[in-house]
Amino acid sequence: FERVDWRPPRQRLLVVANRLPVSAVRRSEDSWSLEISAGGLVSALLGVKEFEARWIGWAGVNVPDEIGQKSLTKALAEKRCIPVFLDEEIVHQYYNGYCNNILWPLFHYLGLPQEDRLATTKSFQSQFAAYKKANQMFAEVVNGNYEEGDVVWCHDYHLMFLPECLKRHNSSMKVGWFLHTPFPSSEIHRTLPSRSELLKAVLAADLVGFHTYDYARHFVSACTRILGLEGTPEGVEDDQGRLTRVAAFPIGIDSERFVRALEVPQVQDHIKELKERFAGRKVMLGVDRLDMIKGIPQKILAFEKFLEENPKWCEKVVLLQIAVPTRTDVQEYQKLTSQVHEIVGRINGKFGSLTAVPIHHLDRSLDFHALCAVYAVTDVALVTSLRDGMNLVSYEFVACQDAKKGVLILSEFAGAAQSLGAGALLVNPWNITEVAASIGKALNMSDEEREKRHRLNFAHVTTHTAQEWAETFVSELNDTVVEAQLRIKQ
Ligand code: ADQ
Repeated sequence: FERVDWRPPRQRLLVVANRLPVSAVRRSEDSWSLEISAGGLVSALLGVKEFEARWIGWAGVNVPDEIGQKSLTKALAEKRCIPVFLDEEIVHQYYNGYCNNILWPLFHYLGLPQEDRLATTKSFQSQFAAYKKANQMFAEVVNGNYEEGDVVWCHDYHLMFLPECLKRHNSSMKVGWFLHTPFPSSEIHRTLPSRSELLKAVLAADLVGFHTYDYARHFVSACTRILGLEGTPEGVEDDQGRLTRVAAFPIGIDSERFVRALEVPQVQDHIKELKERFAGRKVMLGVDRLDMIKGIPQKILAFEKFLEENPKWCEKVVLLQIAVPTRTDVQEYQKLTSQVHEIVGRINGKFGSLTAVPIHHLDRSLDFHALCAVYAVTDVALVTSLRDGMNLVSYEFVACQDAKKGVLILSEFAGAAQSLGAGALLVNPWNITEVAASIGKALNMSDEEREKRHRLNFAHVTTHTAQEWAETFVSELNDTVVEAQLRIKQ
């Protein structure tokens, strides 16, 4: 007999997220250049071998004309991406407005914006209407590309209405929804004018996932307190006895990609250069998107306090703060940038010398190889988010530290504190005195203790990977749907 290498066809996975993993730039009327923008979600799903993934999302550009839409759809198809076209007004109201001005701060415990709370109910309502409309537009693209048996995985706070839109159209579709931010305490969620509608829309999914058990618990208690539904150990049950499964699925990173990168000659050269550049100094590192939730001003103020209390360290330590600007058209983010620049300038003026300054602040993103080199030469990483769904920077740092065994100072308000808490020094980022003391502890830590702490974290980061996260979520979604069908038959 001839051996036939037959494998069953892989299940199709439709990943729906606000942004596609590619950025499109228009070169002419019908030609586009596409660049992969590798974020956490992209690298998580690139590693997933079991499913045949397709992406559905907004390409980040306004394409009002038919020629442009057709040519972009064709170009994206080669990357297994399917675009949702949103016009400028929708983007303004849905993305800048409802997503980034209302849900993002609320879910990170920063409350609702003052102006909406006071008077502009009209603007709140129009933003919410645009949010629902945008979610419906995503749903139409999913419906148009769905094939029986596909798994549909909706991502994040931008698409809380999507499960309901999809199930209304086709109740047998397998729909999962995952939140990348924290889900706040029900007392916070209660303040949102559209609190019930959003919860009900998410509950239409078969499986709802969060990074931590706490976020899942907050969601279930919001459903019980606000909607009066019953919370069970499996999830939330509605009046008809239909169960929405709710569980924690902590994300990870593609740790091997980071470990391998450290062997690349270009990265090794860069490591050597950085070591020479900072010889005689301990390197402390912050890598964040420049966002209120990341606690950048608090981190720098804690560093200032440390220098004030430990003047002998002034010439022996440097803080590299690499902050990628995001949402630059939003006033609050512009204010944050100026505030950070002002604090950095003041501290460098106070503690710097003619030849060196204690803080190197960069307002930009680093490419992957440069980022790995910086992680590898760091002695102490400072992740001081005021709130953070998980925080992948802490994982990436640990993955690059097997030679140096540096210390991670980690906010107890980042989801990562639940997984890396045993090896990291946990801090309350609001307590500047405590963070300053932890900096001292980290810089003076014995080799033995650093090694012990690093081992714990490295073992976690290399075993709880992005691939494992995605596969666990999707197989749990498949099982949830099968169990629900069995329940109905009984
Ligand atoms: P983010 O808020 O973007 O993600 P994070 O998890 O830290 O936060 O991921 C940021 C990513 O951007 C990392 O891969 C990091 O390497 C990269 N990055 C950040 N600053 C950079 C810089 N200056 N240069 C180069 N790269 C930089 C959201 C949630 C998180 C959650 C993730 C994934 O807010 O809490 O962990 O989604 O679910």
